[in-house]
Amino acid sequence: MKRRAGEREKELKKKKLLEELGESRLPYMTPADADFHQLWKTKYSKLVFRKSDTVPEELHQMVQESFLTLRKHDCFFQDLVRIKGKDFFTPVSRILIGNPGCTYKYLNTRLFTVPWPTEGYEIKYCSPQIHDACKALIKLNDYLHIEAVKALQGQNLLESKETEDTPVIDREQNFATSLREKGSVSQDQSSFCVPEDDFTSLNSRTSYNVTLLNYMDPLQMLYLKQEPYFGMGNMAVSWHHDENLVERSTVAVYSYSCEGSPAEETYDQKLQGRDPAVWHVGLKVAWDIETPGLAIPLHQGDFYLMLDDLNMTHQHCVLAGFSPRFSSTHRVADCSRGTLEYIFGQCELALQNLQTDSNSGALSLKSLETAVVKQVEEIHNEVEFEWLRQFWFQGKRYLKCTDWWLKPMAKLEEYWRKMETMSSLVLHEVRKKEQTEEQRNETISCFLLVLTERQRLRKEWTARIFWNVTKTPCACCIPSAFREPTPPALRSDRPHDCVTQINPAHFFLKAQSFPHSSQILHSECHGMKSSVGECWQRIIKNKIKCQQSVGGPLMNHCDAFLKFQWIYFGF
Ligand SMILES: O=C(O)CCC(=O)C(=O)O
Repeated sequence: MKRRAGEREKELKKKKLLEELGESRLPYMTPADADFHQLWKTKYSKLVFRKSDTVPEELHQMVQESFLTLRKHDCFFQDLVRIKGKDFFTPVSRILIGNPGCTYKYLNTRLFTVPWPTEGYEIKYCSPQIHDACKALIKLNDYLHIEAVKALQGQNLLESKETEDTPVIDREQNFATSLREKGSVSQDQSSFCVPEDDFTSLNSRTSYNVTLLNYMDPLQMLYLKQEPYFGMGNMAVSWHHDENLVERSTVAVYSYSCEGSPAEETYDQKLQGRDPAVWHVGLKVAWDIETPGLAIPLHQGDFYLMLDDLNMTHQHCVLAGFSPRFSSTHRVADCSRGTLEYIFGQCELALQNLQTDSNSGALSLKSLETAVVKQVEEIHNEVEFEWLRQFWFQGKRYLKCTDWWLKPMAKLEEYWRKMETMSSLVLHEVRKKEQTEEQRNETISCFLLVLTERQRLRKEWTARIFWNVTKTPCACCIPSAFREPTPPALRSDRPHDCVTQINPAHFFLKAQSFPHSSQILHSECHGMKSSVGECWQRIIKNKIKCQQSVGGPLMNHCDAFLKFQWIYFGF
C-alpha cells in the first residue's frame, strides 16, 4: 500500500516537472562541453568508463561473435512488461544468460536464465554455437568482475574497518592470492588487492550471477520515445534504476554497436547536444533538476561500470544511435526468492502438510492451524504466479537455446497440482463439525485472504494472456496444466502459428476444476466479459486469415467458448 502511494507521489512529481518544463529542457553535457569532465568527477564519480582498447582483442571477438550467433538463432525477445497495471513491449529485445536455475525479475516480468556452462550441471544446448556463445559471455563476466573489483578498490569504496590499518602491499598480496585461489583472475588483471575480510564484501557486490543482453536495431523501430527532460533524443531504454539487485552491487555493461552503416555518416556535426548517430548512456541524479545530466558516447567494445550506490542515487537511460547495438549488462541479481533451489524448498515445505493414508491412499491435511494453512496457500500463489505463469507467459522462447527449464517446470507444476488439492482439502475440513465456530472463522478468514489474492492475480494473468495472444498469438503462454492437447489438425511446428491450440472453452472448463471455486471462475469470466469477443475476433481476423485449413475448427472453438459463457454464467 505504502509503496503504491510512494509511486503515485513520484508520478505526480514527474508530471508536475514535465508541465513546468513545457517546451524548454534541462541542461546536459557531452564530451564536447568544456565542463564535462568536471561534472563527471564531482557528480557522477561512481560511473567508470573504459574504452574498447583496454579490453583484450580476443575477448572482443569472442563476445561479439556470441551476440551475432544469438541474433542469428532468434534468441532475443521483446518482453511484455507490466508498468502501472498496463502491458508494454520493451523496444529492446532481450535474453537472460547466467547461473543455472537463477531468475531475474524486472517490471513484473521474471526472466529465466539460459544457463551458461557451469561445472556440475548438465546443460544440453540446441547447437554447439549457442554453447560457445554462452561460454563467451561467462568469460566476459569473469573479466568484468575483476574490472569492477579493481575499480571499487581504486575508488576506496570498500567499507572495511581493517582497510585503513593494513599496509597496502599486504592487502594486495592477500587479495591476489584469494582471487587466484578462486580461479577467476588472469595475470594482467591481478595487480591489485584487498584483505581477505574485504574479499567477501567485494565478491558479493561484483560476482555477477546473470547478464541481461539487449539488442535493438533502431531502423527497425517505427517509433522510439523521446528523452523528455533534457532533449537527448531517441531512447532505447527509458530512465530507470536497475531493479532486483543486491544492495550496492556493481552493474557492468559491455556495449557493441555495429558501427559503420551508411546512415551514421549523414549526421551534421555542427548540431548541438549529443550525436544522434552514436549510442550513449544517459545519466541524471534522481529527483534533482539542478545538476546537469550526462550523455556518454558508447562506441564498439566500450564498457562502463555503475559502482556502489550509483544505481540508487542516479537514474540511467540508453540513447539510441543509428546502427544496431547489443549490450551485455552484468548484474548481481538478488536471488533470495529467485532460484529454483529456493522455490523447490518452498514447495517441499508446503507439501509437508499433506499426508496419504497408507491403506486407503486418501489424502488429508496434517494441520489446520491458521499459520500453517496461510503459509501453504501463500506458497501456492508464489509457485503459480511467480514461476509457472511467468515462465509459460514467455512461451517457448527458452527452447531456442536449451530445454534446461522444462524438467524443473514440470516438477513445479506437479507440486502446484498437489497444492490445488490441498486448497480443496481446507474447504472440505472447515465444513466438518469438529471445529469450533471460532476456529472455523479464523481458518476461513485467513484462507479467503490468500484466495482473494489468487483470484485477483488469475484474473490479471488471464487478461494478460489474451492481450499477449492477440498481439503475438502463442498458446505456449498457457501453462500446460491449463492446456488441452492440440488436435492433430491444428498442430503447427511454428510456435507463433499455434494460436489455434488455445481452446478457451477447455481453458475455462479446466479453470472450473480448480477445486474451491465457482466463485473464482465466475468473476474471472466476468472480468473477461467485455474483451473476450473482441480478442477472438481480432485473432480470427488478423492472425488466422492465411490459415484456411484451420479456420473452421477455430470458429468452433470460439462458438464453444461463447456458448460456454452463456450457459454457465448467463452472458
Ligand atoms: O544497454 C545499456 O547500456 C544499459 C541497459 C540498461 O540500462 C538495462 O538493460 O537496464
